Amino acid sequence: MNKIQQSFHKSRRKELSGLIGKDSIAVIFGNTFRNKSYDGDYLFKQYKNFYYLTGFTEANSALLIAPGGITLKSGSQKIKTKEVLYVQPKDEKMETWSGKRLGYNNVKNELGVDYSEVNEKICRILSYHILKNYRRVYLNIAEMLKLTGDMKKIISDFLDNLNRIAPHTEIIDVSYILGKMRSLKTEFETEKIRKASDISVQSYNEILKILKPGMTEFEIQTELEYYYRHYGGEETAYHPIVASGENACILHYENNDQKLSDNQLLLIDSASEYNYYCSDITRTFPVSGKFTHEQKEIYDIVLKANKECIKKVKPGVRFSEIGKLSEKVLAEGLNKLGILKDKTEIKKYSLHGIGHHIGMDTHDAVPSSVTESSDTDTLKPGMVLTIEPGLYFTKEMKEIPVKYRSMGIRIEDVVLVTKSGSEVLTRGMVKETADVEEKMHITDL
Ligand SMILES: [Mn+2]
Repeated sequence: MNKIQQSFHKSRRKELSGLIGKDSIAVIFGNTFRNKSYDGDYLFKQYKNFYYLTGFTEANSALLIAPGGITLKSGSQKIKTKEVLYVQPKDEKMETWSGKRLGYNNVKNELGVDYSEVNEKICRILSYHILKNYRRVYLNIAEMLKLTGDMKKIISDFLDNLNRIAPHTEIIDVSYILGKMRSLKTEFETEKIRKASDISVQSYNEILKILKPGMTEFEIQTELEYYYRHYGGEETAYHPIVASGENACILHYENNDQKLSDNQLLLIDSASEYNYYCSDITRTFPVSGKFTHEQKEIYDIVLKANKECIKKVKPGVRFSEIGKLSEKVLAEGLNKLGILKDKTEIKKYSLHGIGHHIGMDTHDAVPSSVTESSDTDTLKPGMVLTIEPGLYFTKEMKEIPVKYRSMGIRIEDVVLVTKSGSEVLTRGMVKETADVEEKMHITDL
């Protein structure tokens, strides 16, 4: 790992240390393997919170942070440290089967974490004698409960005896604090999201070259996935939605197995992940290469909401206000077309919120609330959001004129809140109907 990345993760550990304070410790577990079926596991993916603090992608690891310091025994030596990374032991036989392990000896050099031990030694930390010295213990509880194998055993023993092991300490889930930290991206992080967005845009442009009637949704899906890898991404940020016609009205449609026909719209909600950071784009294209009059009418209302909401993004504005603006623009547009008489009924057709935070998770694990002591709804520089208005008319909606039914349109961009306003990280992807048609036409030749 290069020094820039090392210092990013170190800065995250330092910030967390400051937030939990000297009379606390935090123990944050990494992910373990998960069985898919019989003797096969799902592809391993590190927990994002653990990755945020370490950049380490090996299974069966844990991180200890002790802002006030902790004294550990190593043989006859006593070592005082503020951070310990617990990692898998080196094991030649196992490494032949499942890949190289870093080993605790190499942690300081490779990852920049001050001290490291073999993972089974984490048991010593989760004991009465250690924990009694601290006022609070922060744990990634929800993630801990899902661990498997040897780490599960360690956690189960700890939780079974919690009242005896930690009677004097407050046990707190660290996810809320980490979520607040993760809501404000550093430049290191926005660069990753920018790269994930660029890769996704390049891949969508490849799709515009080949999209035509008679193809199937999964052909588009697999082409996109191919191009994500081709342009340097690692995997999809989330299961892709490639939904033609009526299917676009199922918000998390994932079958992606229908044939595309001439007069349909195709909604694609898919993006690449890059170095553990996600992008999230939705575009809606005419399969034939040209929008029908009715499709364009609805599309332009959604586009107007998309653009007006993006214009509104800047520090100090409430995300919830942007959501209201979106509904207003959508309602007015439909009202003008004579489709929506009562504007308060817009939710029936807009279905979902205006967007979400995005980062290491597509729906980033950022707390969103407004209470007396906390306001996570107000935008601040460094936040990265999606703006994704949509309109959905199923074939069952008898109140909607037939010509507009079986149509789902969403236009989604990734937007960085800057000091003076915003920057659209997915701006490279066309969204004006004329631009979409032109791109589909040129590449037809
Ligand atoms: Mn989204």
